[in-house]
Amino acid sequence: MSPIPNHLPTPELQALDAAHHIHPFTDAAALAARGARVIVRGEGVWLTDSEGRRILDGMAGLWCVNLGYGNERLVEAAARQMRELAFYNTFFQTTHPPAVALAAKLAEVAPAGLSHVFFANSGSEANDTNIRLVRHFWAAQGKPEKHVLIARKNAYHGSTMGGASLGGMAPMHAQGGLPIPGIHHIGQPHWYSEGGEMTPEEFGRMRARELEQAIGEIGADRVAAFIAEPVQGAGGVIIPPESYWPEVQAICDAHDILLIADEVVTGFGRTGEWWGSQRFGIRPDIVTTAKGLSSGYLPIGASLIAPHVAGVIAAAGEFNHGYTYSGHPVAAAVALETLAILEEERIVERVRAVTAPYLAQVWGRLADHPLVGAAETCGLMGVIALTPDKARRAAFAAEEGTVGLRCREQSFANDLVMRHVGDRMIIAPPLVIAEAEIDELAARARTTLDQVLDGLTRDGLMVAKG
Ligand code: PXG
Repeated sequence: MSPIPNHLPTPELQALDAAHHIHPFTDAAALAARGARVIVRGEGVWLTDSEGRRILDGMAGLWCVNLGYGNERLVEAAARQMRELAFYNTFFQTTHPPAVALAAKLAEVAPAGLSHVFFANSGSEANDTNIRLVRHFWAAQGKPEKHVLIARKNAYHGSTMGGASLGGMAPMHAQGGLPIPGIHHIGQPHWYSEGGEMTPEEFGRMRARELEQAIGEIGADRVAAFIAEPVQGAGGVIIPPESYWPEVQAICDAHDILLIADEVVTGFGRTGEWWGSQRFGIRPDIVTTAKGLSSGYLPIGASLIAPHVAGVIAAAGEFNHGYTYSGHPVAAAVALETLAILEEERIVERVRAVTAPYLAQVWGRLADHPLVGAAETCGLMGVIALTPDKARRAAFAAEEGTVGLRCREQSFANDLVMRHVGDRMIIAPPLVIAEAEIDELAARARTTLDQVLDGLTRDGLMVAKG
């Protein structure tokens, strides 16, 4: 039995939900008209909705339930810690064992020798921390004017004022007066859509050099940091050309700019390495984490910080920053258990050696579908770019996202959660997914593509732009 039984019939739940609940990134009219899909249970990679349908969760919740649903060890870790100490804070020179243990453990597993941790409750909050931290870092060294953060168009760094400002999502900037001052955006390494006739490697180098140009225009003495996701997640699983990151790293080094790797999605095994930074040879000064840190079981985020940065912050006295729930003991206990399971069950190694290569093979076969311009993976992230004209990587004449939305709806109807970003379909299943479940995921995706292609052909939408 579910611990929170679903007593109300689905239509009543949907009506109450539409009447009182403002949903993130959801069209209210569509919600009122059709109602939300109500999810009531989870087990492994499978969800059950209020109508009893079993759904394959190709998105691990929202890129977070890396160990799958219903993991008893995580449940027990939370219950144990709640009985012991449900809450205490980490302000004003106090601490508690779960926060101490988690900080030490993160320092052990962190990439690039990052030795210090500042806790938040989400990726957005951790990125807000990062903005204040890097500005404070330079100001503490007598360089308050070194305050600009360079980020990228179509990046996702969260939904708070700071996170959404760092992000490069135009529809988010259009609401609420964003970005905040002192944030500058450059182009993304999105070869498929923007690379034109260039090779991916040429294009990757060109986009990296936009960072150098921006630093030149703003002045290195005014740039605090560059922030980027090793692989853009919410932007549409955009895997950069191999030439991109080495060039970016060299530019940050040459101009004394801090490098922040936002690993909220790519951290904790998603790419087949513990860190996307390791996969792409990045040596970050700060890493943003959240999501997979607790396998999504409780909200927790963290900034992992290099010793040379932490040293300056410590020498500057009090860092006037913190969240009530920074290092929350129950969330920290669940995160510790998540890391223990990842290690003991060698889950990252299994992704690297077994499931990521298998997904690459199975997902890659979708590239032969007439609607698919590219089918790529990085670890256990996958993307297919939908196109009416494979040879030209063409966009659809219909408004961007029209076809992607159809595909998402069709996928839902086939009991597979795939997300659409514009006309790209993306997946990021739990890291514990089995090979047979990967087969099932790809089979449902192919059925979906066939059905969508039929509909597009019928409706005269298989037409390229321009
Ligand atoms: N950085 C990155 C790289 C993210 O992907 C955040 C920061 C913010 O984390 P919080 O925990 O504040 O949400 C994210 C979050 C989607 C989707 O549909 C992606 C995210 C969140 C919600 C939806 O792809 N990423």
